[in-house]
Amino acid sequence: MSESLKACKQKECNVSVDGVCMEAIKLDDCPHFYFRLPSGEAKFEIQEDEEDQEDEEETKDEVAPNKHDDSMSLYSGEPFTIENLTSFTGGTACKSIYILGGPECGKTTLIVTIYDLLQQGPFNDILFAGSHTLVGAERRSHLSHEISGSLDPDTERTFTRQFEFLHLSLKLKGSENHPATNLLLSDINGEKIRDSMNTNATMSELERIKYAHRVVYIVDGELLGDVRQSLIVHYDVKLFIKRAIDCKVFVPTTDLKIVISKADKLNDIDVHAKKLFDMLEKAFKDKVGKLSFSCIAARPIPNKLGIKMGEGVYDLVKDWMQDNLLAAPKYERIRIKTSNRSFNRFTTKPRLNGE
Ligand SMILES: Nc1nc2c(ncn2[C@@H]2O[C@H](COP(=O)(O)OP(=O)(O)OP(=O)(O)O)[C@@H](O)[C@H]2O)c(=O)[nH]1
Ligand SMILES: [Mg+2]
Repeated sequence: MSESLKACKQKECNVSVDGVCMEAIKLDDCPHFYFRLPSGEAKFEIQEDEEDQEDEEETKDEVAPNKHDDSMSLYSGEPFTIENLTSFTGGTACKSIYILGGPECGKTTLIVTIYDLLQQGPFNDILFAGSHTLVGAERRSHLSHEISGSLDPDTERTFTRQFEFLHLSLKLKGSENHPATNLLLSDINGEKIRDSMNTNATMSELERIKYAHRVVYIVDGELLGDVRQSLIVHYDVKLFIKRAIDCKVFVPTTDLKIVISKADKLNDIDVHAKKLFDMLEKAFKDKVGKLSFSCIAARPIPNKLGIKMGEGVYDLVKDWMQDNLLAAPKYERIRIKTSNRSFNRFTTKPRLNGE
């Protein structure tokens, strides 16, 4: 079996070197992409075994080397993975929101609740304008839908230890004619986040967070209210942020929001929140770009304390739709040295404020 090499009909494309399409198109969808044999001959499928070889012969008969396939692949509805994310972000401006936190703190429930709230109609002034990952969202929420008669709503646990991204396209009422805001909401297994507190190698795997539009770290409100667990919760969140800063996962432009979840399960929420937030502000205020705090009850137990589903979630989403001013590029003003030489009469001196 000879090895297949990636190739492109467009000379400027580097797909043969880095495997990435110049136009950021999914390789399967790119009309210029093909596999070639080391000899230079075009080849159309990777041979896995003898049986596949036979299939390949058939494929060769069906598709001539330069024949253009007009079919268009649609989004599968599954979440984007790190591997295929650029096929979308390459052509669409997106805001990536990284949702972090330990096991079962409520990361996935937050995401699913946003989808659910938008399904009921406009979420205050936020309008649903589409999603390429509806299957992924539904898969995550099916448990809570299935048992909607039950007192304890539930979300399927997240098993993936790599980031997956759910897509939401949103508009604001009154701005229907403006382009939509595309959000990519990350979902990841909480054990991976917990492990990253203990090893720098695992933390470094999260390094793409440094490019985030917003970072949300969820603290489990139910554990915070438990006398025995509370100290551990304080310790864990502090350690995670410290490690993330040390490993440059959180950088000076990181816009970090600490969110206490399951507000319906926490008595004296103001007291607990103040204690946690004061501690974190003291430790990290100057170490990240922005540090803010909030409390939510994405999916409270029905009728408990009169807290409504999605309490506090609107403010989060509205904030994600705003620009991240910290991440805006900052240009340094360069002063051009001038002299009295005649030559300088032909150069342009930059106008500085006040000059
Ligand atoms: N009472 C209450 N329970 C909640 C709330 N939000 C989430 N939960 C419950 O908390 C449990 C864990 O929620 P998940 O969203 O699966 O947590 P996760 O952080 O995604 O967990 P992993 O994927 O395992 O890391 C589920 O049983 C949810 O129903 C809330 O606002 N109130
Ligand atoms: Mg989850």
